[in-house]
Amino acid sequence: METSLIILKPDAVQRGLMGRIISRFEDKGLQVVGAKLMRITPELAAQHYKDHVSRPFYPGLVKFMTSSPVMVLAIRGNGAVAICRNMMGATFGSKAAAGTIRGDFGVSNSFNLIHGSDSPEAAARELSLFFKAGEVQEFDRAGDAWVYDMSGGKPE
Ligand code: IDP
Ligand code: MG
Repeated sequence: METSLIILKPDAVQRGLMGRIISRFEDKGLQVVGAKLMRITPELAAQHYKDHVSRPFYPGLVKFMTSSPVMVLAIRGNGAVAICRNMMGATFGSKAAAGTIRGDFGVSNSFNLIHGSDSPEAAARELSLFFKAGEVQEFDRAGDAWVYDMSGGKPE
C-alpha cells in the first residue's frame, strides 16, 4: 500500500470544493488516512517546493500557497501515488483533461486546486513535512473486502 500527500490548495478551500474533491478519492476506493485544515507558513512552502526555487513562478506559488488555509490529506491505496496524479490531471487547468479534478473544476494555470506527490519517495518526504507522528491513521475499512480482490493474497 502507498500513501500520497494531497493538498487542497487555497483556491479549492475558498471555492468550497473540498467535499467534492475528497468524494472523488473516496468514490475511487482510496482511503483517507489523514486530514487537517492548516495555514502553510512561508518556511514550510519553501521546504515543500524546494525543487522549484529557481523557477520564475516560484515567488507567486509561495504567495498563493500561504495566502489562505489549505486542507492536507494523506490518501492510501494500492498504487495511490500514480492514481491520485491521474485523477488530478495535467498541471495547467487550461490543459487538464475533462474528467480530472483540474480539468473539471478550474481554468487557471497557477490556481490549479490540488497538489499530489509525484513519486513514492516524494510522498514520504512530503508526508513527514505536513503530518506529525500519529496524525496519519492505520485502520481497516469495513468495505475493503469489496474494494480489492485479495484472493491471491495481495490486493489486486
Ligand atoms: P504539479 O503540481 O502538477 O506537480 P509542478 O510543475 O510541480 O506541477 O508545479 C508546482 C505548482 O507550481 C503547480 O501545481 C502550479 O500551481 C505552479 N506552476 C507550475 N508551473 C507554473 C507556471 O508555468 N505558471 C504558474 N504556476 C505554475
Ligand atoms: Mg510537482
